[in-house]
Order: sequence, then C-alpha cells, then structure tokens
Amino acid sequence: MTLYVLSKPILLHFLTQLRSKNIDQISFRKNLVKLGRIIGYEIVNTLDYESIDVETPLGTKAKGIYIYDLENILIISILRAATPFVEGLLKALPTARLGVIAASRKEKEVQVGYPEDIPVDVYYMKIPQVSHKDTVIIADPMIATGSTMRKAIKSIVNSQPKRIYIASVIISEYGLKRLMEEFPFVDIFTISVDPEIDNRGFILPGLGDAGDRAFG
Ligand code: U5P
Repeated sequence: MTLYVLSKPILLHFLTQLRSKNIDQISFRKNLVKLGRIIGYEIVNTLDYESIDVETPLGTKAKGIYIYDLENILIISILRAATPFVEGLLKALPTARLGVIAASRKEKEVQVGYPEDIPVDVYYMKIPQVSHKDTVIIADPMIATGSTMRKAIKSIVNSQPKRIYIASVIISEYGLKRLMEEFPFVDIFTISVDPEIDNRGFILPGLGDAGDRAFG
C-alpha cells in the first residue's frame, strides 16, 4: 500500500476553495474537474513505461518513453459526487474505459462518536470486463467511513487487475486506516487526510456532502 498525499500548492488552492461554504455550485464542480485532472497526471507518473526512440522532423532520433500502462486503464465512478472528478481524470487518462457504481449511504446518527460502518445500498453497477493488465482507479472525492469504497473494491478485486488505485480528494483518518487494513494491496491518492468524522458520518473539517454541493 502506498499513500500519496498530494500537497502541491495548486491542489491545495483548489481544495481550499472547495471547502469554503461560500463557493457556488458551478465553481464547486469546476474545481472538482481541475483536481481530477491534476490527480490524473499524478497517477500517470506512477505507471509502467518503456524506453523508445522517436524520429523528429529533422531526421534525427531522440530518446523517449512510452507509458504502455495507459492502454489498460479502467476508471470506476462512484455516483454522483465523482462525476465532475472523473471528468477531470478522463482529461489526463483519455483512453480509459469507464464503469459506474450508483450507491447511497443509509446515514444514521449515533449518540457518541461516529458510525464505524454505514450501510451502503448499491442499486446500479456497470463495469466493463476487468483484465489482469488493468490499472483500476476507483474515484470518489470523499471517503468517510470507507463503507462505500469497500463495496466498490470488493466488486472488482476477484478479477485480479494489475493494480487498484483509489482517487479521492479528502479521506478521513478512520476511513484510511480501515481501508489500509482490509486492502493492503490498494494504493490511495488524496489531497487531505482529515482527522474526524461527525456523528452522522460526515468528514470534519471536510467540505460537506460533495454530491449535494456539486449538483444540488
Ligand atoms: N460523503 C460526502 N461527504 C462527507 C462524507 C461522505 O460527500 O463528508 C459521501 C461521498 O461522496 C461518498 C460517501 O460517496 O459519502 C462516502 O462515505 P463512506 O461510505 O466512506 O462513509
């Protein structure tokens, strides 16, 4: 398991705007697209490549590389918050195949602390066939208890892809620990690990309900 906490100022700048309660719906969505694109390029930087020669218009040869893993990318979008985020990822990974999982949490309030597991209803799933060559990127901007992500990982893990990546914007400390323990072979890309979860299962400080803020 590798945890990539991406901390370049450009990412933190867009995340800060996302967290603000004053950002409007359109800007919220646009920022998620931008973050998806940059995280997508960070993901590309971890893929396997080979050295190749390329001929320039001047009849000379230059040494270069070809990232062959780009031929086998599968992105899984967890609706609905991931929609603009995945739009950004696709800009960096235009050859990706795309699957969707429609899931909703049955949010429950607890008296003390936070719910450690929230029942998740998966009511639609359409995922292209997964091959052993695939890098599967499961995208959800917010991971709180990790219950939704667990279901998504379980839906593809038996197909044994080459790697499984999680692409997120904010993950809670608890969700991170839970996913790392259960799926030590998964790598996680995020911008922030937030310390807390409230008694309804929302990340603190977080940014609220990403689906509602992006789409009303
Ligand atoms: N979610 C939010 N904001 C939060 C916490 C969760 O939007 O502060 C949404 C995510 O978009 C995701 C799901 O689809 O709830 C993840 O929650 P969990 O299953 O990790 O608890």
